[in-house]
Amino acid sequence: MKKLKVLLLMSLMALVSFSCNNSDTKKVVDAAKIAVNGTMEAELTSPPNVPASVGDRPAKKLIVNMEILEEEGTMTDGTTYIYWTFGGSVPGSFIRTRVGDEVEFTLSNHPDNKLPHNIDLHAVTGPGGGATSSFVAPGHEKKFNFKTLNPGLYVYHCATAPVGMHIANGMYGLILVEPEGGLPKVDKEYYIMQGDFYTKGKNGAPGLQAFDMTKAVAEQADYVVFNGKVGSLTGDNAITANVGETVRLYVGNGGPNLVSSFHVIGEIFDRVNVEGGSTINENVQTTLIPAGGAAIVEFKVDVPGTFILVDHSIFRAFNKGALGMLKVKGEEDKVLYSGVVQEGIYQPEGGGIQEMPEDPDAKKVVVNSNKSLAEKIESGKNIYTKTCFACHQANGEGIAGAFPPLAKSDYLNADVKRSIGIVLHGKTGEITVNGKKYNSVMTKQTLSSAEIADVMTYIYNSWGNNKTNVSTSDVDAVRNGH
Ligand code: HEC
Ligand SMILES: [Cu+2]
Repeated sequence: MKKLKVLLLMSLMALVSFSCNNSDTKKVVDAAKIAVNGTMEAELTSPPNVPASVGDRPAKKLIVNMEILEEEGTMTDGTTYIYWTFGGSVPGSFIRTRVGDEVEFTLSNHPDNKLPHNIDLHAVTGPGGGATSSFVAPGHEKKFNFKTLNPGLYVYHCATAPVGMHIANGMYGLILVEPEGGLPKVDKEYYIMQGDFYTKGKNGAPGLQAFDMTKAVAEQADYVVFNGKVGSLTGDNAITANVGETVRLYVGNGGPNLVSSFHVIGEIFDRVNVEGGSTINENVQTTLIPAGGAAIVEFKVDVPGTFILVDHSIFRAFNKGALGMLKVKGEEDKVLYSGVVQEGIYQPEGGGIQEMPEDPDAKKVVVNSNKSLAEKIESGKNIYTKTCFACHQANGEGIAGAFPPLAKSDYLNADVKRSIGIVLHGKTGEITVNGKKYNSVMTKQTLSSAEIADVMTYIYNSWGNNKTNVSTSDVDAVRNGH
């Protein structure tokens, strides 16, 4: 009992001293007193773009017009989904304000929409973050006002029941409140937001996929993606920078369920506004972004190459879609990075084609040359699952912008010798598969000729390919340069 009293007293003292020292409280009071000077309409942008910085403009009355649209979009090649959006994109339009702005927010619900919606902005000080004042039926609009008191990067989202479902369908975005005078100038700024999706069919199932409430409740995501779909930031959609430039990423996490371990492979964040607030952490490898939270990360790009953005809960990156790319152009600096810098996919072993240690027995393996086609396919499937699956995926579908498909691959079917050569020697440089460009690295595989014959035969006899039966001597011929 006595112990409890002491504890109580101690926590009381801690509380008192905390509130006395808390200088942030003062800032909030000051922000409330900032007078506005003029009116302007807010520029809204869809990801990965952000509006122009506020710079040193005074606080203003800021008009924000946001339209809710329910529309079908692409989740991944061959798979579509009905997204519910703020402004026609997932995440919704980026809103950029400064502290002291008086925002006049108009939320309109398009007449073609089926459902009522609203908006809860985490930057709002007020009941429901605006949700209660903004509940709006299809074909209607609602207006409400708020003053931005706390600088930071904030999530907004729909908060209409069932809330989880509205968020799971893409109803989230970011609102930035810059401090007085604006954030420090950088060369490139981008808007990225992670989200998890739950579909009736599993990852990659074709056609229009409905939302799956059971999977959402169980937190078993079929897709975990940046900017609403697989491949939104890969290949031609990659974000870009030049060597020597400073890059700032406004990274949010809409959830609804999963927490993001945001990481850029081959970069270290020079500065992170932790949780989107005012605390700055430096020299960070991976920053945690909670569901319904955000972070501002900044780094200078010093060497050229492709830097892969991932949720470092890594199966999400390679198997569920949470993979993006930053392409950096410019001069190499051999002192900073000596190796061959090239467009690389995440390989824990490194970027270039790797020389795997040769297995001296590999070529001596006694080959059962009498294997039937069915036996070769069975053995090939086994090899595929062990060595190719991680990149080319279970049904040879690949990953948009990163790993080309082997299913119905025109590239594969056009030239058997060339394909054998790729498995034998690895591959870098640009290739076009089924009309899409890939420019990354496939590692050299250390497989015996018989194993390569089996895995190639399996691939050629699966997923709509041309049924070539590759023999060990075909592989040996390519191995010996014929
Ligand atoms: C580490 C990831 C990775 C692994 C493992 C991998 N590949 Fe690849 N593969 C790639 C990449 C990346 C490319 C495209 C290379 C480029 O852009 O130049 C590619 C290209 C190919 C191509 C030609 C393009 C196409 O789609 O038809 C074939 C064939 C191929 N791989 C077969 C295989 C086989 C068979 C295995 C297993 C024995 C395998 N790969 C293992 C990443 C991988
Ligand atoms: Cu909604």
